[in-house]
Amino acid sequence: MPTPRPSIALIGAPSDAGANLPGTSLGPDALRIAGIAPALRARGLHAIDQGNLSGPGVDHHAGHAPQQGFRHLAEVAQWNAAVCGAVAEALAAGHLPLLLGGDHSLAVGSISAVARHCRQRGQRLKVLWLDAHADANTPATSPSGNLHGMPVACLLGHGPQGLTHLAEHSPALVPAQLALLGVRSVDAAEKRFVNALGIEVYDMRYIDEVGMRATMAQALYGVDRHTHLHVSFDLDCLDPTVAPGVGTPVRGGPTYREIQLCMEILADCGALGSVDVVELNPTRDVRNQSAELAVDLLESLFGKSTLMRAR
Ligand code: 4U7
Ligand code: MN
Ligand code: MN
Ligand code: MN
Repeated sequence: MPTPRPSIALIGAPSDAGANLPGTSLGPDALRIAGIAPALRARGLHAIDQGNLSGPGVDHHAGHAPQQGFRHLAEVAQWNAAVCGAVAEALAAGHLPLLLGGDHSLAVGSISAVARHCRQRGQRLKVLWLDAHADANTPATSPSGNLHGMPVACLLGHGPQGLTHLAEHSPALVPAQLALLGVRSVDAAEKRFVNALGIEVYDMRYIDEVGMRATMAQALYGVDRHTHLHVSFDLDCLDPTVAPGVGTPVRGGPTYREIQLCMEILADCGALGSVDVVELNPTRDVRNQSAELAVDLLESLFGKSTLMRAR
């Protein structure tokens, strides 16, 4: 029996407070212009665009030096409180939250809400982090102070109080609930931290050697239809030749077809419960192609198949 398909709540969070550059604040509208809501509706899904959350802007041109290791911490914390609240509300209403970022620091708020929801219902949670980076810096290891490089550490309980305790319980996640995929740029001290915590990492070398299909089988080991799967999709996971519209591009990422296969396999597992699409920076894009690509990949994530199967 097919499981009922939930309605999808699109939550825009136009922030660049955690990023290295201005511009991810334009991400939600670029995704709307690329047709995200109609694309989901064409899949037979009920998509409700809740519009944008509001929060403080930052002046990237002011060249703020990090304070206690962070840039724009107060602003990032305020955005995350708003995201956490909106995602919690969407989950409580039975919707599948789709966060339109915004920089990747916002995943702290979204995943904190998801983790609380799962904890309250005794549901198993797995978070798949698709990213060129490990995002596991702490103020002690971060070379930049930019909070979009720290959400994984915050979710595991290492970070400022304003980001580690968004949904009361801290840490929001334990390392076994998390897998990173597509990684190819990790800072030296960050690497030691990731290894010390025992985080599951499928880096580009792993994907190159075993292929995307076997990688996904490993990453989804133990995930069944009763699991809540959260996909945190940083667009810089993709190779910059296919997705140039990001602030921190790193060469050597998955091709279009590799990431599409990843999305198709995620759709097939039937456990998708919440999604972040983050780090889209339209000021770095070419004719909105990265936003259009993101929409295309979300269609696959929500079940559009390229295979010759009746669906
Ligand atoms: B993203 C970086 F130093 N590691 O911490 C840092 F290379 O959310 C980049 O994955 C972080 O895009 C990238 O500033 C954060 C840097
Ligand atoms: Mn990221
Ligand atoms: Mn990244
Ligand atoms: Mn980035």
